[in-house]
Amino acid sequence: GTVKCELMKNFPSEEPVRCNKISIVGTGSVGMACAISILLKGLSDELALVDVDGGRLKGGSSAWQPFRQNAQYFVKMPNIISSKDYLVTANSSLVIITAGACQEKGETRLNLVLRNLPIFKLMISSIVQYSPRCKLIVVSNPVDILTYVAWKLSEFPQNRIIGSGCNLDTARFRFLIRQRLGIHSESCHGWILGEHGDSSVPVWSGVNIAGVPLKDLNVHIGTDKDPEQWKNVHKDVVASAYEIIKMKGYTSWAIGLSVADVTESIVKSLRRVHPVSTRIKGLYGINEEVFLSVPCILGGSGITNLVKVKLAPEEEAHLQKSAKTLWEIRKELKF
Ligand code: 6V0
Repeated sequence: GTVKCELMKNFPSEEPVRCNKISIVGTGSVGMACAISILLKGLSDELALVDVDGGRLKGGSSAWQPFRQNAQYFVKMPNIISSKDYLVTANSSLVIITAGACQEKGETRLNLVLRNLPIFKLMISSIVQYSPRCKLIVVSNPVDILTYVAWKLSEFPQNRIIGSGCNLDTARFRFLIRQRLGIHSESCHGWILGEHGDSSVPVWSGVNIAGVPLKDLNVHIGTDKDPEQWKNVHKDVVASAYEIIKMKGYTSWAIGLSVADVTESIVKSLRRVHPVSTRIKGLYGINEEVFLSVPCILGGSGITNLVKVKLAPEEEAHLQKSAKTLWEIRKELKF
């Protein structure tokens, strides 16, 4: 017999039961960074990748094929499948959406959303068809509006729809506080809420180190009157994506790691609190049907609860402004 036959005695085999299958739709720079981060953290037992552009899947810009062949040994996860066909995503417990039309020079956000609508219609119906019980993480921009679109089209309960939202903005915020104070980011407690990006809300009233609110030490923190100009920390959070895009043309690694962080809380049912985009109607004086980031508890079924933050009046007003900005676009969408 062959070496293989001589080497092993075979048991009758059965299809294994998989419980942590993750799919990523869109294998551009962000999709690939999510995939690598999830693989290196060992978060799934099967990873499926879907992209309309078959070239990207065969290797293309992402050089995925050499990775599959050469790097699989190190990531210890043999089940990586990719296709243009959503069938490969069947029975996923979690699907991450990083696909969509990219903003063109001078294009309004409304126009970008309108171009994304038909793409999402097709994408969401295929995802739902093959994984009707999955959780969805939306990463594509404008993320808060597209998370709403995914919720509407999927008809999933809101716990299973999660927008990556301000999870990355908050990580950047904590990193910049770390730089000022010389304390590890994990010990710099501070939150960015609201819309991901330009109109996000830094919650200065809650920033604290070991329970010591920085506002107690500097009443003007975050305002123009502050001699230390801490508000530049938030300005830098907003500017950082633009700076990275200016330097290398796109952002990928940090958003990939941030999505893997959210994924870890879900697949391990950690019940950690993340600032992710969710349906906010009825809270903070917001009555429009919009999605925004607030601190959410993430577990095996997705968002199980959200934390009602006690905001200062000016912070609540800022959040309402964020909601208004999103509503202006959202109200134009017809399904
Ligand atoms: P990219 O490199 O252009 O990749 C997008 C991929 O989606 C491409 O490979 C396309 O072929 C694919 N695609 C397009 N339409 C479909 C479809 N219908 N079905 C399947 N695949 C499709 O973009 P990149 O990876 O840089 O960014 C992806 C998205 O993430 C963009 O919308 C970004 O704006 C967004 N980001 C969101 C961030 C966040 O914090 N939420 C951060 C960074 C980028």
